[in-house]
Amino acid sequence: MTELRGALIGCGFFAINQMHAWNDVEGARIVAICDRDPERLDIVGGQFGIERRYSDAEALFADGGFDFVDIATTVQSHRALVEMAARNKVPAICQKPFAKTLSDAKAMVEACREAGVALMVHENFRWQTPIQALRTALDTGAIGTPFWGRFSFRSGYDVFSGQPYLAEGERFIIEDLGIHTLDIARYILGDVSSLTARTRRVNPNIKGEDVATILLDHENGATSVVDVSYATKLSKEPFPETLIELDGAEGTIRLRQEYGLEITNAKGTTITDVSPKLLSWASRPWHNIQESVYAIQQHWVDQLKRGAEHSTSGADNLKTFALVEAAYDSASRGQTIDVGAML
Ligand code: NAD
Ligand code: 89Y
Repeated sequence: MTELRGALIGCGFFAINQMHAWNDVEGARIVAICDRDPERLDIVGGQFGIERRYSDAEALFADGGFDFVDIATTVQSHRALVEMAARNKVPAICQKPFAKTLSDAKAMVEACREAGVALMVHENFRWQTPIQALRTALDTGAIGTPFWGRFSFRSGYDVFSGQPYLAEGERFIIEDLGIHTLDIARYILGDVSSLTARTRRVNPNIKGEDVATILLDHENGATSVVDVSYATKLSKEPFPETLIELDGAEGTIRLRQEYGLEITNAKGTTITDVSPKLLSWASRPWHNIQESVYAIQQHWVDQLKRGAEHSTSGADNLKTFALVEAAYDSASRGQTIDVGAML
């Protein structure tokens, strides 16, 4: 099997996970890295033994010699870098949040479509082992047709020490974390036709909202609630678990804290341990996210080789990103937003 050569742009906090995962992925390896911060370039280059190092993405593309690019920078640079990849006819992975605005996101999808290159958003949460197990249970008819859901992420974990920029933006939890929860809601209950949201800031030391409650009307008639908070202090900290409740015509599913998947139907109740693996380079409590980074990167390689669409393609992610914009719009205007009209 030919090995794909990748280049990674952005050697910050989260890129360390991506670099470890690339070491484990079959069929690809990273041959060049880029960061405008020389210190980060040295740290990541040294840790992962990468000789080709660039401080400027244009220079990286000019030298070429890679089959795809993995963009792990923060959102400000995503549009420019994805369009650079498209101009250079290089397939691209882009970290979430995909773009600053939905219109930027649409332009990025269009640029890659016109260039004929694959584009995947690194929307990894749907690849978590517990989320995949829940989806399999639903697909195998364990509870019949679902009509209601709750997708909940409530935590008091300090995310600001590792990612200080999260405290500084006008927008926080919906754009940073709720984006994943909204994507899981779409992945489990299908696309969304309209949405109503309320937000709050509880932590006085940050700029954006740290609590959001979002009501979703799904196209298939199901209703769900996405509730996210970084202001919730619990006796047992659940970070970074998404807890899920699903009611179906023939039963219920509960994804409980500490990775118990409880299914109740006419046959009775079963509880299965759907814990993620602790990969050799992973550490608790991040291992759930870290394993999903490996899974999405392996999916990127497998689909790229087959020439097949990615689960979280740029086009798919427009439908998740629209929910983020709609949630901010709804919260600021106090109105329900027609999501279909945005796409
Ligand atoms: P970071 O600030 O620690 O790292 C970003 C790096 O990119 C920095 O080293 C910076 O110098 C570099 N950079 C920025 N613009 C550049 C450019 N134009 N050219 C070259 N280098 C550039 O940020 P982070 O915490 O690693 O987050 C990166 C992205 O990952 C964010 O979008 C964040 O939302 C996302 N993230 C995703 C997950 C997940 O589970 N999917 C988890 C955490 C963070
Ligand atoms: O940036 C966020 C993400 O994508 O997953 C968790 C996180 O690191 C903090 O909210």
